[in-house]
Amino acid sequence: MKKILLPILSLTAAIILFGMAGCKPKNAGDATGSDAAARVYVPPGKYDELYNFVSGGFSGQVSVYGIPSGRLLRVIPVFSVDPEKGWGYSEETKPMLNTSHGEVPWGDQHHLDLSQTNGEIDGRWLFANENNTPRVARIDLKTFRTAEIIEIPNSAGNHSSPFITENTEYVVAGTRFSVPMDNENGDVPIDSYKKNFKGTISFISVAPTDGEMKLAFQLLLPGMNFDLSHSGKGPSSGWFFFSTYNSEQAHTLLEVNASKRDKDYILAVNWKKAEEYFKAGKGKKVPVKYAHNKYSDETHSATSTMETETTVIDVKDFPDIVYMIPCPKSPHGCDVDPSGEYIVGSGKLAALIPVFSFSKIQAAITNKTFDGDYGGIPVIKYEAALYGEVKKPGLGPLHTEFDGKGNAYTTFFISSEIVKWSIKDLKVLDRHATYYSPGHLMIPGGDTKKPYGKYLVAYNKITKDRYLPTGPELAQSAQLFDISGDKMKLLADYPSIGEPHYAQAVPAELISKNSTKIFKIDANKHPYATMGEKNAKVVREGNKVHIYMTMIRSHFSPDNIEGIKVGDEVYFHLTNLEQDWDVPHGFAVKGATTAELLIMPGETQTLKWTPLKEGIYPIYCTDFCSALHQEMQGYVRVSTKGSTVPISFSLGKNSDAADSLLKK
Ligand code: K7E
Ligand code: CUA
Repeated sequence: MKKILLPILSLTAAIILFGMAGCKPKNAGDATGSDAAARVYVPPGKYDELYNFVSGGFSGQVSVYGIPSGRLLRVIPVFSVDPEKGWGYSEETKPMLNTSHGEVPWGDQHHLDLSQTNGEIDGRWLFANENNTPRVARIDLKTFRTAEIIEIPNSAGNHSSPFITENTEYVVAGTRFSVPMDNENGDVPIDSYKKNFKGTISFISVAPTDGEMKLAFQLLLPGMNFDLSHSGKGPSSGWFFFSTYNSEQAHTLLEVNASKRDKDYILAVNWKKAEEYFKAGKGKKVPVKYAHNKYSDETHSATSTMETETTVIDVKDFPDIVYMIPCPKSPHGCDVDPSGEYIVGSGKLAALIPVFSFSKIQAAITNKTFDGDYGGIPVIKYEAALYGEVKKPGLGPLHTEFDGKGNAYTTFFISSEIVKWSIKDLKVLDRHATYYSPGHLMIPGGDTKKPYGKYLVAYNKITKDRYLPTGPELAQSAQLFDISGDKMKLLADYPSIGEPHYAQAVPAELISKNSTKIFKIDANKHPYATMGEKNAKVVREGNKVHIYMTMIRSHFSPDNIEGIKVGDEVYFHLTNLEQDWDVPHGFAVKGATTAELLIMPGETQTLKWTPLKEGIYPIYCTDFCSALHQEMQGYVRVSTKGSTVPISFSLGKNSDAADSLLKK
């Protein structure tokens, strides 16, 4: 016992000592290739080669960069409110953040996966996970907006998510924390973990036409931590692989108590088999509560529905769905190579990288080359599943991606480097320092059948001394490498938003060709849309006042409103009548406790406002839309509660005094 424990403790000590600071590589300053500047220079007016979607971690957002320039193109609110876009503040978008716990305007967003067809990126949707209040989102890449969010019941810390199958049949969501199931009494002692805490992996189906998600079934598993995953492809189609840790089933001081065993497991899931059982009605229906939120580009509004049931398949009762493969020391990344034959497990505390063979795993299952079981799940003998080990690759392996040319690239958090190795002979071919302590790395299409093996981006946790200081918090960084040759070349680094974890990238054409430019005003089905200036009006319904307002360069209609009273609930329903690309109008009213709104051409959005005091309240456009943008403004008069001022509204009706001034 002592013998095993000692190296672990010293490695843990190494993490504590070097982990936060990162081992600072030598020659940090002059590490770029000589032609680096030319390789990342995108001349003014020219487009980037690729879109890069980067998770925001604790920002809850997704950011979009151009590669190779590293220019930030857009920030997409996903599990977050965003005052810049009015996301989560407009009445239409609020339901997107609804959950069974009420409105949750923040989330911890780690992983992204682009939709695939036949194992290749198809450019339709981007899926994103949320850890804290388990959710999966689908982003529509026509509009670069969050189109759908589904909450995951029976789950806590949705980390091994949202990884997709080769034809986007399913997006998976594996729980990080094991917890008592939602329909059971959760009011149990924490030290009853072994008895009461369970893990789940959820399979969410994705409709091939419109991408709509549906929680299909959940696999019930022994209590432990599920970390990361990737689906099989090619020969391993129909399988999914999950890294797990805490097979010790510890519930306290995990840094020690979950690092005791020499090996944890990679879980091999035959999802085709599970699907068969599900379709044959073998699962158990259990009551749960979870939100399912959808945004419609027709009504320009979101709806939130509370779902009440899920199907659970207990893997104990179906022994041919899952198998455990021992994997050294708390594996983190679980990555499948483009051929679908090799599965790489990255043990955070391991001094080697094991590579498993799918065909050997199949043979071991057929021949029952097992080494007992874990919670009723057969454990395949390590050697029987192993293709080989990469020896002495570095310290603290986390994640691996592939270039499609037979090479794998692994990040090493502790030794702060990327290591390139050959899948065939498991030899280290090259290593390059990163600045510092990379988490994920990304090769465009690097987790698909067809990687675009030209660039690699490392997402670094620590940037001490890399950028101008900005107070106690420093930006994290992305570092772009050229991997087209034998040796990796560092081209550029640029700060990133939030804490990037996983990322995806795709040749620009695949997405840009379908990008939405405007919403057709004739197709606007918003119940409060105003079709044309002539239809603008103000309607009182009790203490609710609905303002049907239009916007076009450069005025609101109406722009003078009277008859609003203290205590009213005022709804500004703003319709942007423009039908030109890139002509949004903004809207703000003094004292509103929400955000501004940014309304796209052809769209309607609503701002709710409850004035607390009588007076004159200016409104104005917040987006510089024309030369006379600054003239795009108006006034709202708010009267006392008992006032008899009637509702009135107008546009272009000046006072006599002002008009006579004009005539002079
Ligand atoms: Cu390694 Cu959450 Cu994918 Cu971060 S996780 S690095
Ligand atoms: Cu409309 Cu500025």
